[in-house]
Amino acid sequence: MSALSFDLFCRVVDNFGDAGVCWRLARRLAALGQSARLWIDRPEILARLLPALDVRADEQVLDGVRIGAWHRAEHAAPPRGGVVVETFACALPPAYEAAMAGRDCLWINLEYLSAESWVEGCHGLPSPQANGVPKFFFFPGFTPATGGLLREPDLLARQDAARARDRGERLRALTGLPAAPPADALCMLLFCYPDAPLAGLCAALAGLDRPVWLLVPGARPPAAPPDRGGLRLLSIPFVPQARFDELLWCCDLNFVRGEDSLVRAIWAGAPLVWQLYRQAEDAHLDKLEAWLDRARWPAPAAGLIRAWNRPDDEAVARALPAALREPAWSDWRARSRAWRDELAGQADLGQDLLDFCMRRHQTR
Ligand code: TRH
Repeated sequence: MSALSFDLFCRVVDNFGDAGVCWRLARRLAALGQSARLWIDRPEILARLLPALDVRADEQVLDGVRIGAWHRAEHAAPPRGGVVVETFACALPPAYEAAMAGRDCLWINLEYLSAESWVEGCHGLPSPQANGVPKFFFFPGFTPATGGLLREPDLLARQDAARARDRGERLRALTGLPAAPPADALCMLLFCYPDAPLAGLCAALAGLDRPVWLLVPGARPPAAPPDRGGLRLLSIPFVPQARFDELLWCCDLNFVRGEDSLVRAIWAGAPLVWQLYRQAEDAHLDKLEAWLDRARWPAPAAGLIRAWNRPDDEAVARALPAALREPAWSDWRARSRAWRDELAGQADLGQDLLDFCMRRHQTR
């Protein structure tokens, strides 16, 4: 079947995740030989991830993706016979939406990532529309009954090739740090929300009997305590998204947050601590439990991740040394590799979405 045309819509709510996921998906679809156009309302946020982006241009093509300013979509025609991807229920421009019915479009509602089991029952369900345009829910997820996770086909091979090279050299080339970490240092990435229990984390790290390099992309968190013991807290530049994986591959333990950095840290196959985006009535804590059930980390690691999300300084200070102690640490590392390999055996979200849309087109 010939290529499909995808129009993806991205409204930035806050942070980088909305832009990060949409951009990654658009690139993936273009790499799969599809025509991909991304409409975004806050190009300056995407520019943090994609420094080549010209934020003043109404339209431009990067990595095979046509990127357009949201206001231009008000007057744009939906692709005839194409796919419109509304991400995270962002609501399409009304005139564009009205034009979809006459142009034989398929409408996809791409949802947020969750490990909860109800996702499997909702993935792929139709959502009947008054204007008759066929609309379907599409859920990323961790099982074959969901839309899967975004992954480029060469990702794990690139990872192996990178890890075969000296870590200190890679880190210096990527971050511009003047020195490499000592060979026995525990190297950690810290990408978290402002309410993370940093005091507990830093107290525990300073008390370890080995040097610790805690790498913080962007500005140093205001709550960060000064260096002490073997702990060094280092500000590094916020790297372009295309190189973010390389940063994860340099670290022994990755603290990540939100959605996209979580998925990338899973692919890194190294221990990770996930901080969820906070939701009303602590709904994120239910999501965390569902994810912990699937991840099956050793108990000390799961305890640390729970403490990080409560957020509880004292509990983190107790849980971190326990998670790093043998044999829990080796078990955590082994399970990280095993889960990565297990998940990499499933179809990736880009291919899965494409197959889903192709099937829908063939049955019309
Ligand atoms: O920025 P986030 O907290 O985004 C969140 C989540 O998506 C959340 O689900 C959503 O509801 C909320 O936004 C609005 O975390 P996330 O999803 O990990 O996105 C961060 C992006 O930034 C990701 O694409 C990786 C990228 N990144 C870099 O490119 N370079 C860097 O140096 C770092 C630290 C991150």
